[in-house]
Amino acid sequence: MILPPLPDYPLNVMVDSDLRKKNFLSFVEELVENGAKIIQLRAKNLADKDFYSLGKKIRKITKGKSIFIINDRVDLAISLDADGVHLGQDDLPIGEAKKFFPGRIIGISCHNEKDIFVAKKQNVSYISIGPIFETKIKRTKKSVGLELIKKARKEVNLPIVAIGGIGEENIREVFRSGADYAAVISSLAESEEPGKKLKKLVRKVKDEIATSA
Ligand code: TZP
Ligand code: MG
Repeated sequence: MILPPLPDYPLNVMVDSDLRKKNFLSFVEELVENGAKIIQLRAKNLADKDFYSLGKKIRKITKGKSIFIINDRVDLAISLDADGVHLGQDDLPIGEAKKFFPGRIIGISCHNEKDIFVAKKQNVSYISIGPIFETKIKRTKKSVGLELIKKARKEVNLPIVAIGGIGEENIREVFRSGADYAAVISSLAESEEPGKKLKKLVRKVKDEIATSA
């Protein structure tokens, strides 16, 4: 079965309830109002019932406007009627996720060439590669650099989402290296004006695509 693709929008906007404690829902709303077509909810420290109740509210905010992706948790993606799930290397295997969550977006995190090689054979909607740059969010993982995007671009036809330490100062480089999307967390969570920041990031990508064409 061919899995649905991500929308034609360059940012995988990841919202993490640990990083924006105040007015988290208004933050998400502002991003959606400013054109975020992909919202991925990441909540590593919430009890299931709190994850579910937060997810319900974000499902409402995104409905008809943005694709809603759940990080890590296939069970919650199903119960929230999300559009997709993003799986890490230690999460439920892709084959199982497809069984329970058929016909939805499935993305997988890759951290090295072997992960990419395995993902390539599994028919996923996209692969994410990272951390590209150093990031506060995944201190335990060594950054892989732009080289891994370039290598993957030569070997894989699947859409590539670059992730890790991406912001205004380096977003053009990840697209120049062959990424189709960039995932961002802190760059938006730490911004005083996340809607404006989002638009700036998108504009940078458009500039890069226009100059490289
Ligand atoms: N996976 C690889 S890097 C990363 C994840 C979840 C964190 C990305 O966060 P930021 O703040 O955009 O560096
Ligand atoms: Mg994960």
